[in-house]
Amino acid sequence: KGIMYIDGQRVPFDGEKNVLAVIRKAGIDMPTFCYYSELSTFGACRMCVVEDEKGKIDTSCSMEPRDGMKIRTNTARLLKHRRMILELMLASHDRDCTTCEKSGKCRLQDLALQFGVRHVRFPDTRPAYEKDRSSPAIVRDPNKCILCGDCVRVCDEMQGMAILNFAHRGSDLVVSPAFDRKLADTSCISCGQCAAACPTGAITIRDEIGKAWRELYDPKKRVVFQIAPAVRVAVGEEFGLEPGVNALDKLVSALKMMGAAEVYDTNFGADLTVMEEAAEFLERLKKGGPFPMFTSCCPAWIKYLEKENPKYLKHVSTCKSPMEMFAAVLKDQYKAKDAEDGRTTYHIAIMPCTAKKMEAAREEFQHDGRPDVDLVLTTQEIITMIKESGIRFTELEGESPDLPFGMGTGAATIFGTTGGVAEAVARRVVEDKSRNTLQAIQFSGLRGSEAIREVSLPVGDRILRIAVVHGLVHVKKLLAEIEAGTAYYDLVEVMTCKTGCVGGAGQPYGLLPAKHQRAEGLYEADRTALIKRSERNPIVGELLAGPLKGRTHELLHVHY
Ligand code: HC1
Ligand code: SF4
Repeated sequence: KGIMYIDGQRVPFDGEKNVLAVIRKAGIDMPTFCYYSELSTFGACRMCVVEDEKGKIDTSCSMEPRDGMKIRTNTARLLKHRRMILELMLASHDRDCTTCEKSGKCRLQDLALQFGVRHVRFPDTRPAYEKDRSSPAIVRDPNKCILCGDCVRVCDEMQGMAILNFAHRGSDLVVSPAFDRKLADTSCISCGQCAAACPTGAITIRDEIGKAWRELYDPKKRVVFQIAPAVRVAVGEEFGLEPGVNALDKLVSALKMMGAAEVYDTNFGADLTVMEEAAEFLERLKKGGPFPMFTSCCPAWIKYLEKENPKYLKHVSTCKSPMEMFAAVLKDQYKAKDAEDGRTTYHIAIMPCTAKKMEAAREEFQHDGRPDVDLVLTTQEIITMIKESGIRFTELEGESPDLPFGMGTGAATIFGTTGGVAEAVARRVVEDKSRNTLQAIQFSGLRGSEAIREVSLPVGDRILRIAVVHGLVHVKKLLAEIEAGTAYYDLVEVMTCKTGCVGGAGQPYGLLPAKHQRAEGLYEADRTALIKRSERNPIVGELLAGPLKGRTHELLHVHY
C-alpha cells in the first residue's frame, strides 16, 4: 500500500502484484507480449520497460511497487527500446500478415503499427518450420512464434498438461511439444487455451469457415444449427455489446440470413442430458456406485482421462454431451424429412469450445459413415462469418430459435458456466421442488469462482456430497485427493477450462472479468426463463415418452 509517481502522476496502489498492474490502473496502456495476469510472471518480452529517476531501465512486470517510487513509462530511450524489440521480433517472424489467421487481431501487428515500425533492418536467420495441422482443434505455425511463452505457461499452469515447452537453443529456440512431436502424437486434449493466449498467429484455432459456406450454398443440403449455452453471452462482444448480453435472438436472425434452414438451441440437448444424468445418478445411488459420478459433457476432460488417467473412465456418466445428444436426436428425427425432399441434413454446432471439434470427429458419434455433428464452428468463427456477410449484428431484429428443438429451460442455460451442470442436476434430483428449495440450491455454494467448490445437499434421507471443479490443473488436484482417500464425493462436475464454457477457447478473447460477466448473463437468462427445471421442458417429456422410448441407450448414451 502506498503512493507511486508515474509520469509525474500521483498513483495510489494497494495490493497490485507488480508495477505493471499499477501503471495499467493509472490508465496507461503499457504494451506486453508475455504478461498474462492469470499466470506467473515471465519477464521475457521486455516491452513493459520503465525508467527510474536515475535512468535505470527495468521491466515493470517484475518490479514490486514501493511507496514513493518514481518512474517514467514513455521516455525517448524507452520508445527506442520498444521499437528495437518489435523490429527484432518482426525480423524473425513470417510476415505474411494479410493472409494470416490472426490478421487484425495480432498483438505484434497492432504494436508494430502503434510504434510506427515501418521497415525491418535485420535479415531473418531462423530456419523455416513446418506447420503442425495434426490436431483436430488447433494449428501450430512456429514461423509466427515470438517466444513469449504464454502458451507454455497456460498449458502447464492452468491445464496442468505441459504439452508445450521451449526446445533447442540460440537462434534455433522454438516452442514445441517434446521431441518435436506433432500435437496429435501427444496427450494434448484440444482445449485450445494455448491458442486463446497466443498473441500472434503461431497457435490458432482450426478454421472451418470455408466448409460451412460451401454447405450453406449447396441447394441439396439442409443446414441446421444448434447454438451452445455460452455462445449467446459472448457473440455480441465483437460487435460492441458488453460481455454477458444475451444475443441469442440476434444470432438466430443472422444465421437465417446466412442461409440456415433451421436454428435450434443446444439447451434442448442439455435438458435431455439433465434427465438422463439424474436418472443414472439415482440408479447409482440405489446400486451403490461407482462414486463419484463425473459429468461427461466436457470433451477435453474425457480426452484427459483417456490419455492419462483411464481408471476413472468407469466413473464418468454414460450420458453423451448435450451437443451429441442433440445431434443424435436431430439426425434420427430428420431421416424421414431427408427421404421426403431429397435434401441431406447437414448439422453445424456453434460452440465456445475448440475440443468440441475433436468430440464431433470421434468414432462413437459417427453413424452410417457420417458424424452426427457434421461441423463445429467456434463463436469466433461464426463472428467472422457474420462480418463476412456484412450483417450489422447489433441492428438485427431478434428471432427466437425454431421449434421444437429451440426450446430449453433455465437449468440448461446455466450449463455454460462452472457449477451449472451440477445445479441443473440438483434441481432434478431433489424431491421438494418448491421455490425455496431452488433458491437453497442456488445459494448452496455450487455457484462461484473458486477452483474447487464442495457442497452438501440433502436428498431424501441422504446428504449428497457434490464437488464442482474448473481448470484442469485443479481437477488433477481433486483426483489426487479422491485417490488418497482424503476427499469423498457422490457427484463431481468437471470443466477443463477456467470458468467453464463461458471461458472456452473458441470465445472472443477476454480476461477473467469478461468471463464472469458472461456467467452472470447466463444466470440472468435463467432468472427470467419461464421454465427453470429440465423435467418441465414439454418437448423433452414428449420425446422421452414417445419416439425415444426404449431407444435412449442407443441415442443418448456412450461408453468411453
Ligand atoms: Fe458447453 Fe455443454 S455447457 S459443454 O460447456 O454441456 O462447449 O456452452 O454446449 O455439449 O449444453 C460447450 C457450453 C455446451 C455441451 C451444453
Ligand atoms: Fe495444452 Fe490445451 Fe494447447 Fe493442447 S490445446 S497444447 S492441452 S493448452
